[in-house]
Amino acid sequence: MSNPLVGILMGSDSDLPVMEKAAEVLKEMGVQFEMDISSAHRLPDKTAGYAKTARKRGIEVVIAGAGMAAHLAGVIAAHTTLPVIGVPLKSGALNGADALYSTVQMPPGIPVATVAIDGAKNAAYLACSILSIKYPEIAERLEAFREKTRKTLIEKSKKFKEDLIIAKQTA
Ligand code: RP5
Repeated sequence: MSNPLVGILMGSDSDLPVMEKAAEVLKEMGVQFEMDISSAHRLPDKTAGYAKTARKRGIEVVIAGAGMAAHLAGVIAAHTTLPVIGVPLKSGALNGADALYSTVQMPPGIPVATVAIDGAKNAAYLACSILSIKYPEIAERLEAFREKTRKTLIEKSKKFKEDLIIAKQTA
């Protein structure tokens, strides 16, 4: 797996602090990705061109994050049949509610799998889940991640209960 399988696009460089969390997850999962800025409104031709050529270039999933009137993921989905995951970003007067509605409310036939406001990490995990159908090594890494999460939370739960008992005894 040396060519990028995931394309991460964002509407502005101001989106990078959130969108780089998707990149971090993909790095942890050993998934090659590419990252760029494009905009449905400010760079419509670049956005359409990216989406139209993505499959031929070997991209298998696109993650698109944008804020405000967030049409980036939807416009990409309009130009490719690859799976597109939309990340509505918290910016502007409506704190991401505008971006959430713009991203999630796609017309039938042009789906965008929309994650939570600022949910860049989950966008990357979902991309890994999609890729895991074809790449067993990604499926294994996802399983290992879930197991680690499970163990960590069980440890936290144990400590939480122990701390409660100590607090009761000293009260
Ligand atoms: C959206 O407008 C971008 O995705 C960004 O979230 C928001 C503001 O963009 P800038 O004015 O910071 O470039 O298109």
